[in-house]
Amino acid sequence: MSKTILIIGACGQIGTELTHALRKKFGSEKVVASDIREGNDALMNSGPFEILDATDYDAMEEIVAYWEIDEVYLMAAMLSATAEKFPMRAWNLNMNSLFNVLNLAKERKIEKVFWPSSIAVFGPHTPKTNTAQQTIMEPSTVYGISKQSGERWCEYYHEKFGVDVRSLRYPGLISWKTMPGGGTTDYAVEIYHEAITNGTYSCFLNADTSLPMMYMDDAIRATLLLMESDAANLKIRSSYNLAAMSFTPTEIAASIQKKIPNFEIDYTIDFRQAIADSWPNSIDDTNAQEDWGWKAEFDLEKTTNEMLNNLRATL
Ligand code: AKB
Repeated sequence: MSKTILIIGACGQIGTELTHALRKKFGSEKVVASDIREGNDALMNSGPFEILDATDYDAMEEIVAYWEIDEVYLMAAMLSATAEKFPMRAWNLNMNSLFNVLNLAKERKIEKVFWPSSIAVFGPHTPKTNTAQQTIMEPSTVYGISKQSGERWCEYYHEKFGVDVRSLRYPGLISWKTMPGGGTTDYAVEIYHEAITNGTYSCFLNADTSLPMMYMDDAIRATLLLMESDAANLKIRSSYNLAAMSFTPTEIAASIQKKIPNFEIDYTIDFRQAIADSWPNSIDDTNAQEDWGWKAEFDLEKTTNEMLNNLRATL
């Protein structure tokens, strides 16, 4: 019998695309989407949906039992910029949702878990360039502290209780289908929207802030690849470094100007600059390449083409 999957936080930036990808792969009826509120029409009409508060263990347990769920993808989280404004709410959501899922797996009510970590686990003392899998971390943001703690708990539940939990440290993710919400890397999505609708963009990060980024198709492919990999090959049970490209606001603006020559960028720096300054410029994902064959396909030029072509057709 084929497995049944529950996605928690299915209406967010990653959750929406992951839900469609998993439904395409395993069949709509095999993938139950859930979130604290309903998503867009395309998501709601594509298969089963449940309202679920990820911090409510009993509600989660009930949905898992009702749908006979085997695998959970926990995508609900409060991202870096919003988490700085609401530290306790971020800690509550990011940690309790993870404990709920890990405890369901510990009780053998589900078999496998995917949980997203982030480049935010690194901090101001981390070596910035080609940041290694294992290095100084010391995150200095609320979100980063929750992701770092989450990684420790994932590894602990794997070691102590044999929980099959798998995780990726996502860089900033770029997609034309769904907007991000509350992150520091959100500028790299907003800029394409504004380039098409207004021809200008006012960026909240410095011109020369280099951050690791990835096109959403690569992120979804990495997620499915990791989840399909033979458990015996997975040497890292905290979370894998994952990389595709790094660029600055100046560089993304230049790549847009190749397609929209009149596009202009200016800068109105805010509190998110300090968050970005605490993160790496680029990531070494050798472990992901060696353990489960990871290789990114989208660079900045390809990403810009996809974003502008698809947004032109939809906006
Ligand atoms: C954020 O900016 O908070 C996220 C992330 C890098 O995890 N996109």
